[in-house]
Amino acid sequence: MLKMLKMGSRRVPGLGGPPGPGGLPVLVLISCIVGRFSAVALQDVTADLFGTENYGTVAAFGDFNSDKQTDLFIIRNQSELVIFLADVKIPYFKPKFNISKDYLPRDSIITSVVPGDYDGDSQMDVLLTTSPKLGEDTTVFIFWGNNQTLDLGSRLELNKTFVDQPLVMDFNGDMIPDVFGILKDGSTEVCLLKDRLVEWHKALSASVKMRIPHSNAFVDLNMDFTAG
Ligand SMILES: [Ca+2]
Ligand SMILES: [Ca+2]
Ligand SMILES: [Ca+2]
Repeated sequence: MLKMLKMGSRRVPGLGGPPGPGGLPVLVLISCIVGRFSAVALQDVTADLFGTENYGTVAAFGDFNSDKQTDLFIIRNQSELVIFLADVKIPYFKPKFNISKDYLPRDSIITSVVPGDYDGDSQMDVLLTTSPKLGEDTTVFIFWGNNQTLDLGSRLELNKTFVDQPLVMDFNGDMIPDVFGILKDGSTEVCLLKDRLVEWHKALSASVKMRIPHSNAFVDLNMDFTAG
């Protein structure tokens, strides 16, 4: 069950009123003034946001339809992805697109979602990772965005699997996200995406044993504006 809360502030009766006859100690006076503005409360806005569709796990955020409103990517039953588009009317997020389990390997679970433009056509695509229910291999799929919807018929499946969650980063600085991870033999490779085709390269020259779960990150160490 989804639950969304927001912080709200309200004035608390009895706080922040004028000091009584004879004045108040400074500390009490400050407390009264601060108290007037700092009283906050969590408000449950789940129904306003999702209506009756309030179940699943929020996996990612992104403006899928390029309307400058952030949309939500929600995993349901570990096997289905639903994209909720932001709307100006209640409920403010409405389910519009989904990748059902029929489009994914049988008996697999979705382990991660990374929205991004993986072919550089300015339309948001969706990268999913899946694992077998009883296994550890991580398979990567990319579903291509097409005219503000998803082209479910032409997904890309990377032809190598990872032993852990991959890291999405722009390895070669061409503004297209790439996929970095550890293969079964322990090697680290990066999958470059060019024109929706995959190109594998050794990522690290030195042999290193990566931790699982990973603690990968990227930083531009030599100031060439490229992650390394
Ligand atoms: Ca949007
Ligand atoms: Ca795209
Ligand atoms: Ca790239």
